[in-house]
Amino acid sequence: MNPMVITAAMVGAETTREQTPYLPISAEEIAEDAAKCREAGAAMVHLHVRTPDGKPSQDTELFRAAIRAIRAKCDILVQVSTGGAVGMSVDERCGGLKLTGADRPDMATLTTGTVNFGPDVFWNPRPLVRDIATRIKQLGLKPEIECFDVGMIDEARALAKEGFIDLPAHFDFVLGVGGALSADERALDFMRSYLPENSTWTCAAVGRHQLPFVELVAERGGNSRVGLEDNIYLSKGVLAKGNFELVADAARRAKAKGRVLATPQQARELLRLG
Ligand code: KMH
Ligand code: ZN
Repeated sequence: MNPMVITAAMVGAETTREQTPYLPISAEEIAEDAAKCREAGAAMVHLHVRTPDGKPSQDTELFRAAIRAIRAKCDILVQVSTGGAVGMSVDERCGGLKLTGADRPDMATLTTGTVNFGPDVFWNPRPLVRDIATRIKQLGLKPEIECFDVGMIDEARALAKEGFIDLPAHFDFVLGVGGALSADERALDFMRSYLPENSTWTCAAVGRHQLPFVELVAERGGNSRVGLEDNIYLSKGVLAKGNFELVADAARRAKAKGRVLATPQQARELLRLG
């Protein structure tokens, strides 16, 4: 099996400091935790940013500061979110895609459909998806296709036919969001069986499913996403003291299943980032 790429979804848009004091917010906090995640076995971070008071943001300059701080400390790959928080405009969501040159991210997310998101709606109508896909392509990046439900894989096929993305691609199955596809082993197996040929995949299971799913994913040869965006607990009632603790636990579980962990360079090759 290929080395496993562990991605740390470090910040997100929904987790709050009230829920966990260990959520990194400033560029320095994010970079410090990212370097520890790299040491613990992560090859990539999935990045959202926050204003100093903790509000979700997709501001270009906040992304720039976080990316610079991360890269000053370690070689971990940086994938910027284009999902942002529910209710943001497309221009707001694409703040991280304005970074060029040395500040350019390594990858960006692309959610390919609208989905219920707890009590809210994560709004991704087809023209908006094509707009974001075009911006990702213009920056010379590969998308991570975020699939919260099965039809989002079909939409990736449609996007490829229309020339917005290339196949094979890299997919992320986000399982367990309220109102969307569950973190269920059968869902995982269907999603991976349904991918376009030669595609690669990561699974991000939400909440209490996050860490146990690393083992299912490891057995199936996939890649794992863990982190405070999706889960704040290391075990029942025990807060993770940073993203690095979740990465360390994921690394331990993956290794126990016989997987080795990808370095950022290996991840770049495995995910065909160029
Ligand atoms: N915060 C969610 C509404 C992404 O990062 O691309 C969307 C999200 C997906 O987190
Ligand atoms: Zn995200």
